[in-house]
Amino acid sequence: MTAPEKTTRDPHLWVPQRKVTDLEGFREKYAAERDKRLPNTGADTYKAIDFEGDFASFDADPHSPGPRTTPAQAADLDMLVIGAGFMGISAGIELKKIGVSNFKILDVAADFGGTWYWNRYPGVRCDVESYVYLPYLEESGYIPTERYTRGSEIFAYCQSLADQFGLYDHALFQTRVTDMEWDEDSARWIVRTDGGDEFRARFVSTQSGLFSRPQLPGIPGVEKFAGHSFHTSRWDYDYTGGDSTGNLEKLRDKRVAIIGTGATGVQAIPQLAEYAKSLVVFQRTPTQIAPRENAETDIEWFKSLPQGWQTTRRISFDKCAMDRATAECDVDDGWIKFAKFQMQAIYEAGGMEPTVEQYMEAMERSDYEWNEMLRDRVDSIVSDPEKAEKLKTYYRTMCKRPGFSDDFLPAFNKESVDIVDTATTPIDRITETGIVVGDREYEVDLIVYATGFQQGRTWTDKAGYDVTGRNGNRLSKKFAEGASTLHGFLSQDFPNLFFLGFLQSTQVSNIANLIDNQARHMIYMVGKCLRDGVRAIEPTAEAESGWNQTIAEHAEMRRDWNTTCTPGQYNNEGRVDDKRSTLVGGLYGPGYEYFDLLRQWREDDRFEGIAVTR
Ligand code: N01
Repeated sequence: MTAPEKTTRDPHLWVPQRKVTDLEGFREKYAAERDKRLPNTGADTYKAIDFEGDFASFDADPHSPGPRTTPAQAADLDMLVIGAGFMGISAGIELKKIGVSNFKILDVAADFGGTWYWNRYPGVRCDVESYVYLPYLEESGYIPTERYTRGSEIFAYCQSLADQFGLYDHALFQTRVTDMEWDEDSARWIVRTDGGDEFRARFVSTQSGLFSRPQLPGIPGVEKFAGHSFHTSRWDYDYTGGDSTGNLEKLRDKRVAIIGTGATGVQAIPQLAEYAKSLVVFQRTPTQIAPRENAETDIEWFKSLPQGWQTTRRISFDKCAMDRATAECDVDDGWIKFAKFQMQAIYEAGGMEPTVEQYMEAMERSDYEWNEMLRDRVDSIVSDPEKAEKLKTYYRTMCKRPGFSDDFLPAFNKESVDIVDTATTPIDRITETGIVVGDREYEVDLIVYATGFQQGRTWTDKAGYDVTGRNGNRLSKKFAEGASTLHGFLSQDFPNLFFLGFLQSTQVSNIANLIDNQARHMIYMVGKCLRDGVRAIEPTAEAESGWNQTIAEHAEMRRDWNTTCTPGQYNNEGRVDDKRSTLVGGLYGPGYEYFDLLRQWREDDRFEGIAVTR
């Protein structure tokens, strides 16, 4: 361990003032807050929005230019990439770099962008520094305008990357895969779509779509509401007016409700508060809110960064945000300030070589102190003490994704903005006219669902199609109780099929960096197979079970943490033994360790653990 730097910027905002001594008191308080949420939890308490079925209208694409006009296609491809978000863009760029041009990129959306295509709600921005978030900044020469750029800028950047690297010629949009089967004789995947296409592909890349499938709360009556309603990832600007920068003028005479105060709600609520005639926020668990500290990019500084800076900065951010054993950090944001504060506490408790007990106690104590500082901050901003109390968080910092905002808390000072705590008295039902909690009905014209994305379902449930592998084996069956892969990429009996995303991969704050690393790793394998005339690759039974064991051991190490956390997507809504959610039972250790493991595996260049058929 090295001696940490002290946090220097704005001590009044950032340095906790209170020393916590009563650890047991905090443990009890936090456990009581968690227990409030436990009776009504689990992934099944959400309603999936499936491609077809009762709630499919919530999935309609408000940005689409109309139905697909491209005629049905048939092609024999080196690679089919499903998903045109950062993963599809990275895969396409890396394929081009190794000279492969016979590939297609499919997406349900009408353009590149993935998450940033769909999420255009007002206020949308990245919540990780854009210099580490946006991929290929050095290669594209693009300079983000702000430290935390707007969603519209990120979406435009996705389009410009696709343009710059010639990916539009490979794209087929507004197209959904309906089924996929392995043909052993030709060693090809046969992939069919809802557009009548049939592709034969040597390799297929898929992603688990952490934020691709929206969900509704499992509250009765959603379909009965006679006013207007939509999910934040399908924002209806025809109804609200304005765009993702605000100006929701059509809401001036509307009574609005929003359900959900996760990372999305935190960004959208200030905009709704500014324009709606009235706003009621239905909150089950508050999000921890630290200052945002956004700023325009210092162009001179950006241009002065040395070659290779982005990889170094990304590694540095990952290490500092996830690890408490390093003091050097290129990034200085809210994630890192908290990390540094914890490092300082560990150092004070045990010097350069703390014992495990000193380390654990310092981590816990400093977390309580940090949250005390943020709770004080709520009091200093929100003038109504009742509202302020509802907005205070009582769980350990990384139990939920931390929020960073300068306009969320002040929004509650408007008289037109109310907050209803549904932790103990959940929303009972939705009626034709509004939302019922206890014996009160809140009548509204618009309900906005900021209720997040499906996490706790199986891979095939989320994908909306099944995969038939060798000997008729179904992926829905193999992954029914959780995934089974080598390194998260390949699964036995499903040759040449890659899984990317949070499927037996790793824990990161910067998801774009995970995707980038995975795409590069996958294209290394594809490139080697194409060069060496390899017919099929898949893990050996031994290697796959070894990785499953490693993942299970990591899940076990996190069990106590996950169990004490208040329910949320990171602990599968409190159901820590339900292995369908890859976030709780299906991840390796911190990102930089996983990326190192992959890098070493590539450097060995032996495809260790992979059965290769020529
Ligand atoms: O979704 P969420 P999100 N009654 O699942 C609430 C990423 N992201 O769209 O906490 C009342 O986090 C639910 O309550 P609770 C980011 O990684 C990134 O906000 O479960 N409330 C919660 O408040 C994030 O993790 C950026 O008690 C109900 C909310 O709905 C991920 O996207 C920006 C309820 C769902 O929150 C998803 O965030 C935005 C009910 N019955 C998002 N049911 C970047 O900037 C659910 N809720 C990169």
